[in-house]
Amino acid sequence: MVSEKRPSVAVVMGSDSDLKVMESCVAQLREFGVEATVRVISAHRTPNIAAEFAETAQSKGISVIIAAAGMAAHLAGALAARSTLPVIGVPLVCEAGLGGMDALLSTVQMPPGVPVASMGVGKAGAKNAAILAVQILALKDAELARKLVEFRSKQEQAVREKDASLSR
Ligand code: RP5
Repeated sequence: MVSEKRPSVAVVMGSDSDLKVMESCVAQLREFGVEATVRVISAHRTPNIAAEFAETAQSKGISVIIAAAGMAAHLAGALAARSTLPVIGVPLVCEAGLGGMDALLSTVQMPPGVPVASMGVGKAGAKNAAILAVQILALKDAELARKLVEFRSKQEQAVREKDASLSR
């Protein structure tokens, strides 16, 4: 019997123009062996699809939703409003926007009762969203927990080596 593992993380973005930055999120998840469902869904341009996605995500095996958008970035909040899954928001810089502050404030400042775990703006936030999603999954996945410890250790070692090469 072939067993197909369903993706446990969804990476949703407001536009395909967000993909360039969000590829680093998908790549970071992949480094941990987590294959994500990747979708382009807009809270404003496709609100019905956004609602349907959020309402059915859990029944499709999704455990964590990562939602990235720029400008008036309501995607993470709109998905969080219709699901009790943890939603991680990634505010993005958009050329036509206000340098990322617009998306940051739209993502982070949720009303009490409907949380969104907002990351920092842009690529750093995209990578951290992946790592936070893995940390959530790792609560019930010993193999992922082991990979996280290894990840941190490698990260520390890389900084130690840079320090050693400079501090002679
Ligand atoms: C947001 O508006 C998207 O997430 C994107 O960051 C921004 C601009 O979208 P496009 O006009 O490039 O499709 O909803």
